[in-house]
Amino acid sequence: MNLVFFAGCAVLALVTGRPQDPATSDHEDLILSFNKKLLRSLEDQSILPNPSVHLALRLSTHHNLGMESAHLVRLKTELHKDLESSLSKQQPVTGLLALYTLALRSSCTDYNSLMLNQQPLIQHLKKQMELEKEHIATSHRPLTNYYQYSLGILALCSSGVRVSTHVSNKLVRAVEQGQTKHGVCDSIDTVAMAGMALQCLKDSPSMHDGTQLEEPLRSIKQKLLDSQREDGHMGNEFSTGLAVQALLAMGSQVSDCSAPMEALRVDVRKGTYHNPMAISQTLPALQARTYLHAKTAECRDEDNSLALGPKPPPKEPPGQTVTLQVEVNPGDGAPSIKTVEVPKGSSLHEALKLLQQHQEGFTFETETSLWGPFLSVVNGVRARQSDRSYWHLSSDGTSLSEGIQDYKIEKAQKITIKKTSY
Ligand code: B12
Repeated sequence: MNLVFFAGCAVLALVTGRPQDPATSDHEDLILSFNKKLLRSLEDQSILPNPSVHLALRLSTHHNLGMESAHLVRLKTELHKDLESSLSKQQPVTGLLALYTLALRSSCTDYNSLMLNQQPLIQHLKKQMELEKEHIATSHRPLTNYYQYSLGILALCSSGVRVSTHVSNKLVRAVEQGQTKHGVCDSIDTVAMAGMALQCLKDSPSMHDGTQLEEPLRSIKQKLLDSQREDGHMGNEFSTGLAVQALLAMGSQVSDCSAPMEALRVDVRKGTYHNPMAISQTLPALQARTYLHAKTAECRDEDNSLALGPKPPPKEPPGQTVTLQVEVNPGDGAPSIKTVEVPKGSSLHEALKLLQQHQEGFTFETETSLWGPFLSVVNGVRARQSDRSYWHLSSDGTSLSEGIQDYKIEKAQKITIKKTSY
């Protein structure tokens, strides 16, 4: 169903006083409650403010300007400090810095004079991209990953900064050669982000020779279209929002994306998206907005009608338990299996904590990320980005599409945690 058509109908119904098409109001209600869910996530002040959430709230057609400006203040203090600390430890922060820049741009904040450790923010972003580019030249892969490399290009481009063809060509080549992977599988999220980054360059002829990008963009569009499953998803539930954003940015009409958009709406109704990161990547697509809109944000005459009602009460735990087997496979040694009884509906994170408390021979550690806790160390063995390994999660042989905090144990099963190289 065409969103522009929907929006047009809604306006017409208001003007003429005729009742709204039930399908239109259903779509609008769905978006409003989804938007409120994202806004609600700002109430959790125990975690760092999330620039991806801010960006999505700013791209939305509905706003709570008071909550958004309070969040902007938190970004400019708490996230800012966190970035300064990572930069002084020389940790790569390309993606986070890029999202911070896009969040500031979407709020029409003048960040030309914004300093991180006494250096302008944009200089840091350029420096991060230089380091990424050098790493690709020497090691054939970025310091972080091509998703963050694309975000870096997008943020520079949205800030009106020239991006050298050396930088963009490396991304073009990576997509062509299928290096945009998630572990060992194809990453539609990354292809989509690359598409938005290159489209931004193409749309800025003063900064880039757009004709060189026509063929790569055509092939990215084809890759995204080819990734569509029978149920409408592109890649999986968590990449479809970015894929739709990319297609729209690359000139597809909303009506061309009706199947993936309907798949997103079905997911929203099912409650698939509860992680604020997942909502932040999906909401813009459902409103036919894309990350490219940040570049031209004007922040004038904005709606300010989004209000939160009282918090819904927390759900009662059901009281039953289920048996969970946890297999740890270090890759270079014998796998070990432990069993633990956990309350039905516990997160895998809670289950692993119970296992650690009650059984000898199992320990784990996590690192915080925008998506929540990332399982980084198991039984003392660290899997890390720098040596291209991670602890892969699966249940009864099927790869998990969520992390340890979001994945809920609803039935007896075997979770395998396997050290995997990519
Ligand atoms: C690159 C990437 C990875 C890399 C990260 C290392 C690297 N090379 O940089 C690797 C391959 C290790 C990875 C692993 C996993 N990933 Co991943 N990953 C991504 C990707 C493409 C980009 C992340 C990124 O750099 N973001 C930009 C920066 C600024 O944000 P950040 O939060 O600081 O980034 C860090 C975290 O995102 C963390 N991370 C990466 N994946 C995941 C997944 C979870 C659940 C968590 C908590 C953290 C995390 O690594 C990033 C770099 O340090 C996203 C795509 C997307 N749509 O976001 C998927 C994505 C986040 N991953 C996903 C999943 C499911 C996983 C796994 C759980 C897969 C599995 N079955 O094991 C594991 C994590 C297991 C664990 N040990 O906790 C899903 C999450 C969906 C959800 N609802 O939770 C996404 C959205 C892909 C998708 N469409 O399915 N991932």
